[in-house]
Amino acid sequence: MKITILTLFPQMFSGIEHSIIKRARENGKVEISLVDFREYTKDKHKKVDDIPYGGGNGMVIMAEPIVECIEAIDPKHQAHRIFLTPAAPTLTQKRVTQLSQKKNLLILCGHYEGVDQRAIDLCFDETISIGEYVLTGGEIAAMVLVDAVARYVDGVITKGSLDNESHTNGMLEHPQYTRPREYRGMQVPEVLLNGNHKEIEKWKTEQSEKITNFVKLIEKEKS
Ligand code: 6GU
Repeated sequence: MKITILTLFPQMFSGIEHSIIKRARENGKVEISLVDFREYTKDKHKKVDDIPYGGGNGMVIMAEPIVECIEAIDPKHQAHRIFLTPAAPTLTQKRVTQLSQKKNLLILCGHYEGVDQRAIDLCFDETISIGEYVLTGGEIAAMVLVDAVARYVDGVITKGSLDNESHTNGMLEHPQYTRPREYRGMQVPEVLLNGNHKEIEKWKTEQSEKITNFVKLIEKEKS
């Protein structure tokens, strides 16, 4: 998969130069390029934002640098183009798996108070938010999206690891334990030590239901 990220802060993306994503990039499974769209403004001071029409706080990113940048780097509209903004449908694991099937993604990180809507209307296929809170910019959201999607690209993670994890079948994952058997007086649940696979599976299912119901209850109390 090829992922192009349009950002005014390419230095922030050192967060996806490590661990599994680093390996995926080195193996050529995922290619990530960062494009600073400030380079596409025609303004001699490289200004990319201006005050909002109709008044209001903050600055708005102008359409021109974004549209010029996208026309230069994806002239045939081969990439699936995503604008990251809190004013959008929230990302889900289902959408993550769907996006992992795309060959090309182009992601725009918004900043300041927003982006001129005409750039969005002209160039983008989809808007995505990563949750119900506001970040200072789309960069961290882009890293979240890239990390979540890259895991599902073929060959990035051992297939089995993706099967029983949280959010895949509407259930959350059971707790895990490793050595030692006792830590600060706390024991690993006996059932995990007895080698009875049927009982172990039953325990995992019960624990999974327990955590899923607990989280559902908390979510319900919030709404
Ligand atoms: Cl995609 N961007 C910003 N700035 N804030 C967010 C977000 C995106 N998703 C949730 N909050």
